[in-house]
Amino acid sequence: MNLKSPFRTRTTALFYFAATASLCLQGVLAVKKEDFKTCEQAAFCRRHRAFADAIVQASQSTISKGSSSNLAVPSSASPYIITSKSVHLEGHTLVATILHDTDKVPLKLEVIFLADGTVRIRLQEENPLIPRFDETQKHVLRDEGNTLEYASADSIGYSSETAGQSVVHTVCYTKEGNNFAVRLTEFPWSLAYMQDNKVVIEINHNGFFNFEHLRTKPDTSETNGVEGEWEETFRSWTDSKPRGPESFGVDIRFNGYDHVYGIPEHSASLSLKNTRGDKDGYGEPYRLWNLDVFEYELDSPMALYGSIPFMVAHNPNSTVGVFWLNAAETWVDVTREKSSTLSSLFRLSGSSKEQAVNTHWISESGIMDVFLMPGPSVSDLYKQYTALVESTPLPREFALGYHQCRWNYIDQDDVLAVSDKMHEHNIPYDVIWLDIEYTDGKRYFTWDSNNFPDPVAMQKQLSHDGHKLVVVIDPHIKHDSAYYVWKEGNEKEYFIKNKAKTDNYQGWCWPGESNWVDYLDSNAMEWTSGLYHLDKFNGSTTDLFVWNDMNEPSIFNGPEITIERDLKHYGGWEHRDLHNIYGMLYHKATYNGLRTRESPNKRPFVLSRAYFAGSQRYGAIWTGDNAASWDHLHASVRMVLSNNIAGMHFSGADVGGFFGNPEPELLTRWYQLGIWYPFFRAHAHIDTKRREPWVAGEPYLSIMREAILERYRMLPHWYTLFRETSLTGMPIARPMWMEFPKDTGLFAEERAFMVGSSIMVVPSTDPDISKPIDVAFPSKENWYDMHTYTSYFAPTKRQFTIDLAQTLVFVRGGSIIPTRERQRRASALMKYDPFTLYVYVSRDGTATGKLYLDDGETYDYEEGAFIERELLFVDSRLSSRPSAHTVETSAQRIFLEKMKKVRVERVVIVGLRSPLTRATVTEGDVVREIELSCGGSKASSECVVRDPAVLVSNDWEIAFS
Ligand code: NBV
Repeated sequence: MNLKSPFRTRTTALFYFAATASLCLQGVLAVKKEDFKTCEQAAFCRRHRAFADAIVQASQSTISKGSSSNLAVPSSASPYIITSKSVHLEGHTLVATILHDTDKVPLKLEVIFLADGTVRIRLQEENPLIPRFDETQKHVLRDEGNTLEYASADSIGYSSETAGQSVVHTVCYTKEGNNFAVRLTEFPWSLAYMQDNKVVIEINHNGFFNFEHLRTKPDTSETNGVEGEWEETFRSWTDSKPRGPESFGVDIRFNGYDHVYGIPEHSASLSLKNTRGDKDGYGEPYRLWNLDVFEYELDSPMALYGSIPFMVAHNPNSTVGVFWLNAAETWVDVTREKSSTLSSLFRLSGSSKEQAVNTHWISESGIMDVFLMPGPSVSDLYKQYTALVESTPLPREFALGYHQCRWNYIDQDDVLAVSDKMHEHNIPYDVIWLDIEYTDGKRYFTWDSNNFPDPVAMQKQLSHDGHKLVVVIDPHIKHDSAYYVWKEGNEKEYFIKNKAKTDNYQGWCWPGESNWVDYLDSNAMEWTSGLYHLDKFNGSTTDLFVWNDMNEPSIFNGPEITIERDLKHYGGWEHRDLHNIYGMLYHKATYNGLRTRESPNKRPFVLSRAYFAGSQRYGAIWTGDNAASWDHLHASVRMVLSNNIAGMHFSGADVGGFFGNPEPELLTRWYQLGIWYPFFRAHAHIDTKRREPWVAGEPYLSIMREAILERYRMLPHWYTLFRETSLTGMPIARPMWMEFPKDTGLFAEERAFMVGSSIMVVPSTDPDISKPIDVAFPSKENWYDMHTYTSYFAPTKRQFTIDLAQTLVFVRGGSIIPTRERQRRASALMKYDPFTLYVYVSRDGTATGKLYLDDGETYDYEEGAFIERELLFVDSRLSSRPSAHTVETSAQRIFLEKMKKVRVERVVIVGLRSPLTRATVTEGDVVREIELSCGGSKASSECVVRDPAVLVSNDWEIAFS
């Protein structure tokens, strides 16, 4: 691979260049690890790890001295206890006071019971010296957290009893046949979350709970507290920490589990490895702190662009989740207890002998606010998580098509030429993208008038061919008094302030000296949204959409290439409190701007690099600056899966790899995988060679085209999957275990994955084409090769050696997949195309599926303007019925009128034991005999109904015999 400088040498990039590019210049692709903190270099993380170690040590010595011989009695060196008599139930909340044995600062613990079985635990100082940041919930939770559904007081039973040295308080309640209980132990304090009398999650089981209360600064330098509490230095940066230490940490134990997932974004293993005391694990905790990590390393717990503190634990019997609602820097240690070992040497409760995953969560500031979700099924869990943070709303349909991007398409002729080439080579695409060079000197909302003299004409041409344009808008605002955006933002005082709050904070990014908007201020947020309105953003049209990059935020001359923690936001908050939601607030401002720029509103499309829980409401994300290597191709699967596990469904990786020049085989394989990412975009660095699908010539062009065409054929299925997800919160790209939750052999699988519940993709991620690929077909179902219809009876394992034109994609027996097979330039042109239905028959001769369609762009579907069909194949009859969501409304009637000619033009039935001879259609009162042809191999046969000519919006049935 030939890697050169990542930048054209230019002054605007100098700082970043100096900070990040030296290794790259030598042609080595490697992160500069020393630019980023380790836990040891983050004082609060160091303190909490040391605290945990001290607890372990003290507990072990207590045990070895024999003072805790009664293993059933909790014993711990933890200095925190629940004060006796403080515990009481207030409606749906159990309240208690926690005290440290020496500092005696009271902490208020609230255990809040939600109607669906989720338990929320809020813990903060009863009387903090100054308020702690508690606004994260307002920005993250559905309806700002105001409409959470609480358990009704009369469904809750409360009791307390003395057990050994401690009083134990138990709250029980039942929901839909599930029995939940929370057991709160006073000494040492711990909280066990139980389902059907079994502890599933435990808080402070290991006694790592440690809460640094706010305090006044000691006045002499000698007593200036512990190092790093009141000031901290990293490289040349000093964090002034005016509030002193205010971090907290606690252990959360998943009892009876061996696998945990989620907490993106990392390039780590899908099933999260241990982070302490395991030579095969990582030596560092998983870090959540949104960062622009240049040339990120694979298989690492280092922080990346996004942070979602949602962790899922899974075993063959249940799936549970923990959501740690905090936007400050957070580290998570993961260790495992095996059932064979004496599980908890230092803290032994009745439940501790099972295998368990211990996690240790440490946050720098804010309050402890954590949700425990009981599952127990995967779909229950996502219902519970979605009740908190919502799901991905139905995207604009075009956004599911193919996105053609590079840094940069040079001018408008270049854009139109690339578009024409796509047409010439019969490659469908929906969107062409412009990176930062289209602007006038990186002043976003402006155009470089030499290269883009008439952006509206360019967009009109693209629109005419069914395409859209996406332009990048970054959050740095060039400090230039002649630039209207800067001028307005400055006059209105919307920029983040320096730490003394005396002036705007100023940093360095692409345009040179820049300012950043303070989105904590709702007026600033609204103003930013307004910048996207058509009368404000010159040269924009309603077919222009937006890409928000660098919104961690990335700052070339900032600590760890981001912003200083002690800067001031609206309300006097420090940046450290909200860093991880900053990118999401920016994303939201853009989303609101696009949504409201036309009336009636249309669904926006916004891609963001930084994200948090809740970002899924505002658009898609991608995995940032990956590289053109086979390892990155492979890692992209687990990264996209991890995002999906954490509710960030609409995600993908740069197809082809951002840095470097992929060899044609790698690029081809990347397209073949990329069509199965929920978000499918090719992108490349400015210093790479052009690599649009035709550049490599044949046979690559034909193979890449075929892959893209497959994506387009499958668009009805993708759109239906997104519709389902919008209602259920279920991931779209799913790890295998999610569909086969009892198959322990799949719990660590990170190559094969499912798209929805029907399609298994096994990507080719090895340069050695002759190397066989192992495929495990799970369950007792039959699977069909999507391209050849060859069937495999599961459970079975096979090896495949495939050539470059082949891919391994299998459909699970029992699925019906809707497609559209007419080849078009873009999805917009497929609007009235007929459908082909593929019926993959299960072992018992049945199949089910769904088809959802609407206008793909407005919100009329919320008024019922959609078609949603339940497709069923049973007793050799294929039928189409309206889904339960279908309601007759005037909006629906208008939509149906528009779709009245859209029909099913073909039905393919795969996997029949014996060929059929007759097909009869019933649609309303009309019964017709239709043409049917069957063929296939000995093992199974497929039958094709050429033209049933049934309408997609009608009820109909095809009976086969
Ligand atoms: O805007 C330029 C790039 C962009 O192409 C890429 O996708 C982003 O992740 N951007 C980062 C800034 C500079 C990267 C070296």
